[in-house]
Amino acid sequence: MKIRAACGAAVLSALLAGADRKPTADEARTFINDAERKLLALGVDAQRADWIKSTYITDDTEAVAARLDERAIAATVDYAKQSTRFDGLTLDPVTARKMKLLKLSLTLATPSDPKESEELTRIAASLEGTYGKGKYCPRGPESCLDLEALSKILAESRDPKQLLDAWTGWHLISRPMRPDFARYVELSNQGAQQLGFADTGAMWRSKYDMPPDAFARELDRLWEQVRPLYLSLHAYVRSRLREKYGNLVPARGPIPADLLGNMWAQDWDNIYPLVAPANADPGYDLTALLKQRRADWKQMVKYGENFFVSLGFPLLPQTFWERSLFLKPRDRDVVCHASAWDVDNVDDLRLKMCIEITGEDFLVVHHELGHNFYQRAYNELPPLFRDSANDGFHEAIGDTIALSVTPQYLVKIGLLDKAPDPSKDIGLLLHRALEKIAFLPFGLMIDEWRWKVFSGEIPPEKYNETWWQLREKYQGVAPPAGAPRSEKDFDPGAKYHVAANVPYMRYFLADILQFQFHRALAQAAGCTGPLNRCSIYGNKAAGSRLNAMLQMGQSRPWQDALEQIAGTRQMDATAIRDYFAPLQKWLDEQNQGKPVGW
Ligand code: X8Z
Ligand code: ZN
Repeated sequence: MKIRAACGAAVLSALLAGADRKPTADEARTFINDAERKLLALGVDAQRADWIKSTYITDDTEAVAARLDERAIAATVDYAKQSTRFDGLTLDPVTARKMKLLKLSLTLATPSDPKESEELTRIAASLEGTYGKGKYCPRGPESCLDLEALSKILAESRDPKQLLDAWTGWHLISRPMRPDFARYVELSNQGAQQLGFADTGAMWRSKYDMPPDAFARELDRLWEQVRPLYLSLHAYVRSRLREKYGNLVPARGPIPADLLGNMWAQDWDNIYPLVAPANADPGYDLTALLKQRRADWKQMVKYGENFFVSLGFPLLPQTFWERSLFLKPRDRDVVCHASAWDVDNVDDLRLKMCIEITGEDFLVVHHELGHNFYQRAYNELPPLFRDSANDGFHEAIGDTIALSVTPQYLVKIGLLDKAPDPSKDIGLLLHRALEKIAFLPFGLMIDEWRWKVFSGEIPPEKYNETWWQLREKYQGVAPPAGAPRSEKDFDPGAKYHVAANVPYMRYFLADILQFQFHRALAQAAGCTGPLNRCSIYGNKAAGSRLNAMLQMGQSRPWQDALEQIAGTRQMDATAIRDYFAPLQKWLDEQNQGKPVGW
């Protein structure tokens, strides 16, 4: 028996499995349980270092995090390669599923060459760091604006010059990422190929318990289901923006990306006041309510926690309050992009967010806590099952809860004195559509772009051009007229998930799934009214239905989890369409005689 030296994992499994005879099912079980244990420990070390790096970006913390990430990834790659020894064996279902998940667990696979492996994790850490440190300094080092400040301009200013400046300024931060990004594509593809995938995109697509081409067809089908709604919203918003900004907004063409209230034009709720229906404005504004009540960051998080507790979930652990990062520190760079952590994969739950007192952040807090409550619900499963049914599920839970943030709910928790009457529903629905419907094509196009980048269909010299082609095709959005783009720019890198190697199709799926979950839970709670008026707040029946699904983690294919909560095995956009049906009708009336599409 030949034993490779210097790699503990390889030695162990070679001993266990034997190299020159057919391994047994018992050996497979021992192998996978051992892999789980080792990878859990390495993963926790890497997460700790990542936490420190993300809450204190320096060259040192970046280097340490990269090193520990590399160790954890390399061990996973190694185990995944070894596990192929057991291919073809008849295994019990739990071991078989674990074997499958082991091979699919990475979003970044490092090449086997140690130098290249190190280079890749270093580049990955530095791309995220560059994003986290990103600033626009229009008049020298004393004038720097970070993403939070620039986003505030995008959200609140109605001065086209100022909007253009903030937009252009932020998009400068990613220019230097381009060569590193191209190298990251090359190296991560090598890693994925060594694991048997065509490229990194193919590796990402293989996580969905479906043949990859069937998954691609599902995405097309879902998009076709919701596209008419998006087209109606786009046409309506474009015509209202044209009233405001005149010829800056074309009558029939794509909308300039800096006029939609968000740095990436991914959700448009910040321009609600510009497009609000004259006679149906709901008459309250969550940001104003929170400010009136003098809510602070703790209160914001407490509102979210309290919602989950009302469903029957236990309070967050004390350590959550001690170890999280809730506010942007004044003295150092951090990755402000919100995220939820489970550092020990048991109950070291944390939130990392630079909370501001706005309605938008109120919803983001709910989004993040959805991750934390999911993480805790599956924490007793074997380590390889401690994840969501698919990644869209993880992204959908907190948003599902936030769909229950209705006026009646705000009255119940004392934030609002009196709920507006149902005649104001169109305003509320329009506000929600600016969040949820506007997001759909964005959610879809990011990885349409990245998958093509990974497959080589989009070469580095076309990164920016193809980015904007897809932005136009799916979103009907164009670069601002005053900011012509070229291949000097690298606009994809100005979006966190591209810089930080986070797959994005999950958010498109979550946008669809959360309405399916909301409809099912509203039903469990006995709500028979229109879906936008249902809140599951305080309803234990809905809570236990949700919890039963969360507790499954990824122990079963996602179709089983969906069936558990929603009684169907198919992702389906009828729930989101039902939810917005009254708005679709209203939009189509407003759009009479106006151009639709671009
Ligand atoms: O990244 C997030 C969360 C953390 S998982 C704040 N979201 C996407 C984004 O900001 O682009 C939530 C919605 C889409
Ligand atoms: Zn999330």
